[in-house]
Amino acid sequence: MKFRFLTAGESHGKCLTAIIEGVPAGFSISVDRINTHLTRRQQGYGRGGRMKIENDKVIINSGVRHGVTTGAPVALVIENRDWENWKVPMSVDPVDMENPEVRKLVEEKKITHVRPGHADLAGAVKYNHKDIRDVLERSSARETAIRVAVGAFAGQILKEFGVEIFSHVVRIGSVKVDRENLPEDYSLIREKAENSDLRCADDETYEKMKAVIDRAKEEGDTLGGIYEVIALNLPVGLGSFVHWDRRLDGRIAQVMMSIPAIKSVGIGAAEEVGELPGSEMHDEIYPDKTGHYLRKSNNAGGIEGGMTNGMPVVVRAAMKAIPTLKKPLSSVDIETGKEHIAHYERSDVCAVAAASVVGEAMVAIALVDAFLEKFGGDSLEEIRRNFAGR
Ligand code: EPS
Repeated sequence: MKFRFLTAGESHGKCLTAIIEGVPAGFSISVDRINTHLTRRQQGYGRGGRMKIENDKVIINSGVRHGVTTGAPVALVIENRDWENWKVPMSVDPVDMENPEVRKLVEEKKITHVRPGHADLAGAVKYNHKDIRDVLERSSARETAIRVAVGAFAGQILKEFGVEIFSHVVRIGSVKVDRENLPEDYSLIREKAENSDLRCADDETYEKMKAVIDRAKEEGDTLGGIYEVIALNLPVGLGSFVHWDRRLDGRIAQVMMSIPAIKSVGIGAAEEVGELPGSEMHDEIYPDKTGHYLRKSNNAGGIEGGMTNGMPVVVRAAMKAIPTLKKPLSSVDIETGKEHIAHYERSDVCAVAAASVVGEAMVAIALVDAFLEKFGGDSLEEIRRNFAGR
């Protein structure tokens, strides 16, 4: 059974919704743990006004009974608090445009000045929209909130088998973490990242990152960056080399690239693989005392031949700077066809820390799918038997 999901919902609509299919029966699900991840996504130095309004909490509407999955599709909802302020401009029912008050509320929210870097222009052309609001509402990164809820669900399934997933930010704008400054122990990187509002595991770099965000804010600009998602304790052999679409690295790249603003994804040494000679690139193998095969390095990022090799899976993602700028870029008005500066409502200056939580969720989704493909069954007991027999 494939673990798959769809989402629906607009940024300022009533709610975000997801339906997950392929969840086996018998897994305990903690709503609190899902909510913890939703809160983590809302954090981050440099985030904007919307996060002060929202207090994301998941509602599980089906597929779980008495805290345990039943095997039925799971339906999740996150309500948008901001909906209170958008009931008329985002009304599902037709509105009375003859009423001057209603007309004002709707027209105030109409957008025709497209933002370079956003879905605005291509979306308006593609769907024949005259009001960019009809594009922006669905293309907004607000949708990633419900993906985090789905990912937290996937994470709880994987955790039953000891898999741990975390992330940390390694670059904001021009400031990057020096690898030499990072602790060797993954649990320390994780702990430091969890205690940092930029999810940065290096204190010295953290201060510099904050300073560049402050500067960008003063200048009405925005910043992107790079983060790493790391998955520990994965069994050997998730994914396969036998077909192009079963390769795990390709599947991870696809889910990561589906996150708004992600423009580059790499595994392990990522873009550096082009520089390393074979003698430095490949992770030499040696047997430990118990006969397990270990590696001297992890440039492959835990994936060889499209399969997990038992080392931590390390995924890097680069996020471009947010396209809604307080000091707007030059653009056009699609109503008049004339030059006009881009739209600005409110936005984040930097959301790389939040995006890294979304990255964890998407990696969990790709991994649980590959895990269930290999060890899957209809119930936890059946999967446990398959896993024990590996
Ligand atoms: C977001 C909610 C949005 C933005 C942001 C992400 O809320 P609003 O548009 O009401 O401010 O803050 O989305 C973008 C920056 C974007 O470009 O789509 C969220 O919940 O993360």
